[in-house]
Amino acid sequence: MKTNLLPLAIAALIVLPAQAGPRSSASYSISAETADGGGRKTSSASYSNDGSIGGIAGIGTVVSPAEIAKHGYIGQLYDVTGVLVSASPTTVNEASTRQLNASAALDDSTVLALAANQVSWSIVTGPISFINSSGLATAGNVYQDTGATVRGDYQQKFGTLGLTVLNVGNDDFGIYANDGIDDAWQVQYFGVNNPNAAPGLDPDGDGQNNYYEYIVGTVPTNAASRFNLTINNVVGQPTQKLLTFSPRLTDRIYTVEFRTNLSAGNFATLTTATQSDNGTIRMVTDTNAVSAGKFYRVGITFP
Ligand SMILES: [Ca+2]
Ligand SMILES: [Ca+2]
Ligand SMILES: [Ca+2]
Repeated sequence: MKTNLLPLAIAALIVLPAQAGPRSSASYSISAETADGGGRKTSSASYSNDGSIGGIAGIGTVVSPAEIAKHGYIGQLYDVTGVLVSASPTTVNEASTRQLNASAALDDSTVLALAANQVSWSIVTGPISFINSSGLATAGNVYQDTGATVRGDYQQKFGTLGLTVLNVGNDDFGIYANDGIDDAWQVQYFGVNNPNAAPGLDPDGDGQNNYYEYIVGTVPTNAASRFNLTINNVVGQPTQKLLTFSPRLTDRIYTVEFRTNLSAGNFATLTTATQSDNGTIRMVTDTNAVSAGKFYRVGITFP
């Protein structure tokens, strides 16, 4: 019985080449040819081809989802050496979401795309409030563009990714939200989530509350920092008055108003005037200060 099996085994090892019979048309004819795994030469009356099955060596890549694979293997044994975390783009608006992606770096220098739910996601630092099991990251509110780091774990390996949470709104951060004052200004002078930064409070005791100091541009933690307005005569010009006020900031609009009687009438915009600036000081000259009494005030607004 043994001896009879041997010829059958040998026959099974012979790989027969693929064959193509002769083909022709009015324009060409190809005689019988063969092609096999070695990619032998094929030829006809019109051409010859040194064929190659190709692809045995080399690396193939796919951009999205990121993947690198070696050609010609029907199977691949590998160990995971690291996790590559990505997002596109790597920014996320505050109170919005960004999809995270991950790939496994393998020990043969290839990369295998991972489904986001294969990865265990976590927050390392920064204002990311939540990452769900599908890798969707939710950003919290910020007072300025703020960096964050997220992490993905897979098979005892992990990778991290830096994100930037973009500040979209200026009055939405923590306990400073929706109070009419730019959150960055409140953090600048009071730090994060300090109750003393509330608009109606006067923590430096100068009689001007935080909202007023924010609009005016003074320091809310320094009682000596105040808005000053002075009125002076102009030498040799009896019909003029010089108004000087500070601080004058470039991102505010200042409107000088007047009235001639405090018990009747209303304030009106001063139009008979010239003005000049010297640093944070503005000088306004009223060229028609002829009434017996004239009272001034300065309106300050953001553009
Ligand atoms: Ca904000
Ligand atoms: Ca605020
Ligand atoms: Ca104050």
